[in-house]
Amino acid sequence: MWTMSENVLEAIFIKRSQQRKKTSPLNYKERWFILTRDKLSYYDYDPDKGKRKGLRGYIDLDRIKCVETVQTEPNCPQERMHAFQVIYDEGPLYIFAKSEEVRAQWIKKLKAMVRFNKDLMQKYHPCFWIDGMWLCCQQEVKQAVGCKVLDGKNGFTSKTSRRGSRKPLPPTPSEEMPVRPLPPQPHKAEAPCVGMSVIAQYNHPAMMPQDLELREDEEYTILEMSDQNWWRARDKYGNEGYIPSNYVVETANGLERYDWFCKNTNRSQAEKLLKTENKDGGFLVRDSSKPGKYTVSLFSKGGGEAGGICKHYNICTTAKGQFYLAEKHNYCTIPELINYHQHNAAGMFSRLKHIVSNRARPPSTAGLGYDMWELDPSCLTFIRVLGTGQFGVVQYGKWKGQHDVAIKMIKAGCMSEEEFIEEAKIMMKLHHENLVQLYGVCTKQSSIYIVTEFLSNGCLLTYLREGLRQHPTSVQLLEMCKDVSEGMAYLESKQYIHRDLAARNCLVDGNGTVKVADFGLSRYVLDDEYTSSAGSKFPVRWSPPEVLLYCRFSSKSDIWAYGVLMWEVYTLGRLPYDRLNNNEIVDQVSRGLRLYRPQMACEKVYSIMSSCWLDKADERPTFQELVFTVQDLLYELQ
Ligand code: 4IP
Ligand code: ZN
Repeated sequence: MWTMSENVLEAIFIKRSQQRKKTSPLNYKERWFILTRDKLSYYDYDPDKGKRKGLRGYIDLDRIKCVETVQTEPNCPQERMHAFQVIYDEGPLYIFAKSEEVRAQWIKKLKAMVRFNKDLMQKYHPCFWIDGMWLCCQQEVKQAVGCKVLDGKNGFTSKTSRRGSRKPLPPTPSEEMPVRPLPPQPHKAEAPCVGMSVIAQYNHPAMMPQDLELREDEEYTILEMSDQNWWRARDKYGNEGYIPSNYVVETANGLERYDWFCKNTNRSQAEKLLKTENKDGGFLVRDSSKPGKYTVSLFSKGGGEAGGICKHYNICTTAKGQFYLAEKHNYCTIPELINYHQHNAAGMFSRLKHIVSNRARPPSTAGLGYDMWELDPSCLTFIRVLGTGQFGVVQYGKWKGQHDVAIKMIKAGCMSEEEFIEEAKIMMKLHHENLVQLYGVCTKQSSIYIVTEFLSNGCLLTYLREGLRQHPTSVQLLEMCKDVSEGMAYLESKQYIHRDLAARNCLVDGNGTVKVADFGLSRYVLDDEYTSSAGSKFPVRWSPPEVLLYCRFSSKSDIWAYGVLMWEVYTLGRLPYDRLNNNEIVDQVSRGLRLYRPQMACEKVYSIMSSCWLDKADERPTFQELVFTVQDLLYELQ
């Protein structure tokens, strides 16, 4: 069984002491470093015997805010030439690799594994902190904000920014603006931290005694953040308890109070919201891809294009710190500016007529309460049967009468339950908007229940075959593929292999967003027909040659399955290789047969699918690369 403790990388490095106390010595020691799915740990070791000894320390990956190189000090000894820093809430940990290659490998891996962390830094210090000073900028406070801007999100290009070799974006209204000297920043985006004030964006009832009820628009103080998904907070009456961290936003600039402000919404999410709302003059304000800046996204039904178009306008700042949009109508605050444009188009292609908010539906939470994965079955109400899956009946129901949930009732003898229950604790921590959230399990009765997020549009395969009412456009289909690639990129970053990715294992929510379900579950199926690659239920049509021939599962075998899923999307749910039986597929796919180009897929879409079906697993793209490719193509098609 794959557990959190499986090693991703191991190496012997020199480590600088972190000098957590004022009296701690500055020294450099060799340590055995091990990177697992959730921790970076370092051990003592015996250089003569080459054996690992006691654990010295570790950093939880979800506390890491940045991983970068460090510039070598002048006249530093040979063995400390290849330094890198892992910055987390206690400051930087400096590590020295033996070679450039090893350093690059670790930085790349670590970055990939932390790239969904909540509080990644936008600036860092490129040189060492030494003798009470940052060598790069001479600042004398250890907590001083970094002096160098990281490109993209910690070196990972953010979703909306472009990358080197690619075709530039079609110009948006904002990019046509004349270039101006850098204006003062409206506010500094700091990482969230204990003591900070936040505002609730949604209501959330206190489910358990240790929870704290959230009331929309009220202010809370954060007391503890050791769990990424559940923070301890205090309300204005002094009550304390746990709250879902994705239901609150910082109050830093006060924009959170406005319904038109959609924090953590990127360009393509904004377009989706505006298009779903489908109102002429629909608008929202979101964070720009440039840190500390804001963008107005606006939708218009005019302009000749069927379905309407979205435009994006950066909110610009004058030298005096005033804000303006398309033409120079300056205001001291963003709300005043928005108010003006709600009445005057003034250079934009429509005035801001209709507020579109991302607050309509609260997002899922990582579980139903802090540290709660065992659920009390008497809190479940069963409402209707949704279908029957590999493990038995799936029902729609409510938890405590108010939370929509899906309940899988596991048939006895279908699942290795004990192992699954162990794994469930890990799965509960996986949280992404394109993954179906596991809420918990009921293990105390004879047939166990798995309780997950409920998605009203059901399974993607059925949705493709029957649910899409009008004829979908290529852009809509690609949006679905993008959703899946983002969920999978998150799993990939957690070193988590799905093993059964296919349209039948994805679900669609009320907005048409696709989410990946049932990740990793196939390992607990007790049915040879399903688990053995020669079995009749094995997903042969979604498997690459290395799985069919050697049972070699990896993120790259998930990539292959993703290509097949894209094909399912573009054929509106056809069965892959429908004229061949399983034996013929094994034989022909390992000899090079590939799925044909679906009529609705243009060459570019087909080339993405085909890249997933390269014979050599390591030549296939990663999910993160797919996210970028699909995103780029979406821009091109729109
Ligand atoms: C120790 O010095 C080691 O360098 C520790 O590193 C270090 O802990 C201590 O820093 C430092 O005082 P001595 O061995 O001379 O006592 P390691 O744990 O790898 O041996 P960290 O892990 O924090 O760098 P302080 O600040 O924890 O005391
Ligand atoms: Zn600096």
